[in-house]
Amino acid sequence: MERTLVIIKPDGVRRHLIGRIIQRFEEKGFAIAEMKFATMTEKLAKEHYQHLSNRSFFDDLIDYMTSGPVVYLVLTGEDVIDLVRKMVGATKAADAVPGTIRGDFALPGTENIIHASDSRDAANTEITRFFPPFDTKKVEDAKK
Ligand code: YYY
Ligand code: MG
Repeated sequence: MERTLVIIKPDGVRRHLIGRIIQRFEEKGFAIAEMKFATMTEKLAKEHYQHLSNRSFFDDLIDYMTSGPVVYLVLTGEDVIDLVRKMVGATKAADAVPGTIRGDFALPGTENIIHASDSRDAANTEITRFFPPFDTKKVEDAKK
């Protein structure tokens, strides 16, 4: 089954939108395979947005993404990558159509509530980045 990574960003958490956002995905019929509440480290934020590192808003974007806890979700279902992107809506608030998550909740600016993987390759990379496979060797080494 196809999988995608969703992040409810710090503004989504601060604005108490976690429940309403997750409800939309549940109502659509997607399953939650993994879920975690944590503050993103600067290292992981920079890695996640490395493709934007030459843009003028990059430092603001990293400050924003590390400014408080986020919710990480792995969702599964048929066509989940494309369908979740459609439910999330356009990056810019002005272009985000009502009925989409950003269209209903986001104001203009970098703070746009939610992230979702935009391709199969991105989904695989992002799921491994934020839900690294359990490393039994590390656990065994820590016991020594
Ligand atoms: O995938 P998506 O989040 O819709 O957009 P990206 O082009 O990947 O940009 C990631 C992130 O960067 C976006 O959610 C807000 C911020 N950003 C911005 O502040 N200003 C832009 N012109 C483009 C992106
Ligand atoms: Mg993106």
